[in-house]
Amino acid sequence: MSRPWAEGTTGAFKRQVSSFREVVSPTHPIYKPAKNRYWLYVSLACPWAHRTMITRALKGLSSVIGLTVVHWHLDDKGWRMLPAPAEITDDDKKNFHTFHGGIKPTEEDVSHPVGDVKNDSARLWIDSTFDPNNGFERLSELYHKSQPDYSARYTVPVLWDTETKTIVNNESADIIRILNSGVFDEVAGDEATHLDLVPKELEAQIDEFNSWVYDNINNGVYKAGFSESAAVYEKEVTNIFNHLDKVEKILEEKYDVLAGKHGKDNKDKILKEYFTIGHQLTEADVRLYTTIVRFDPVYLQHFKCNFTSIRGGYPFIHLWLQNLYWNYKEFRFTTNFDHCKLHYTRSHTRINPLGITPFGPKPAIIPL
Ligand SMILES: N[C@@H](CCC(=O)N[C@@H](CS)C(=O)NCC(=O)O)C(=O)O
Repeated sequence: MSRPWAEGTTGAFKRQVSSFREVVSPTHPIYKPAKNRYWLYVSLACPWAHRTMITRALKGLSSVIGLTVVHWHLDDKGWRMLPAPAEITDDDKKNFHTFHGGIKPTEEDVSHPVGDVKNDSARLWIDSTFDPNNGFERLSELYHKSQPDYSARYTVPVLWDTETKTIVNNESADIIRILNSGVFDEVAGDEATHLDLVPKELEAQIDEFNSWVYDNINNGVYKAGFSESAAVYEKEVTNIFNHLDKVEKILEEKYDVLAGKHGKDNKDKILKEYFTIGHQLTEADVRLYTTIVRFDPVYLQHFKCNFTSIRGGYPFIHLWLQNLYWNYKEFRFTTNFDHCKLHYTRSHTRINPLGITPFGPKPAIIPL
């Protein structure tokens, strides 16, 4: 496939700026909150799209905003989806509102012993769902329907308005703020959790944390992995691990405070408050998680981020990751290691020309 980054002369990766930046709000002239009006198009492999899936689940919006999962393979024409069936069944409709949008639960995927797969083409995973709104088979069609002369990359996530048939927003940082804002709570009724991932009193801290985590960790792994010279790679990979050290220190200090508060043997109570900012789950955890959960299975080898692994070198980050994955179904059920591993290792043909997907690590995530 073509290079998924803006080309420069320095061999450095530059992420494209998102083009659609509207919001959903009762005061917006067009995009007002409603049930079943908006739709998310995501990739289970993509850390940016993953944020939106977790937030949607945490807010209790699975019955309000539908979900289409694109195929894990990204080719020259971008993301694709399965052909839509001529008739949409009730089962299909129910599936749209699962965390996975119809993809079989990830627990089954990750629990199959990878070594038992007889050959590489044995399909123990499901690859994609379809677009019930338009029957499109390419994500690019959503972009061109919204803006016929669109000429940038066709990225996930996409928040789509089924009424006006336009993209509302394609920037995950915005989309998770829209979902968190509470605009859908009324139409979600009893399913709304009213969880606030960006409480006012923590907002400044969350923003500050997000900004360096974005540049140095979330996007840092791409900058290392897509670098086109050893010098750029070495600088970027060193930078990532310096910032993982910083996160490790924050979490170690947090753990010590909580051990002091609850007693060091009271792990259950400690874990209930063991988050990056404050003593509650926030957007900062959601945004960091989608990179950390991919770290050992993907970035460590595929993007050459290999000073050490999370499980081997960062005990406090590892515990934080295990806590989110194993104790919160919104994190676990939206994490699909097969899609993650297959996407990166078979789409980035410049990095991995033979498309061989490494079997390990086993397990993809260690039980708590
Ligand atoms: N700023 C965007 C970035 C999204 C993004 O880069 N998505 C990648 C997948 S990880 C994508 O869809 N790439 C498709 C392509 O480059 O063709 C966001 O956070 O929403």
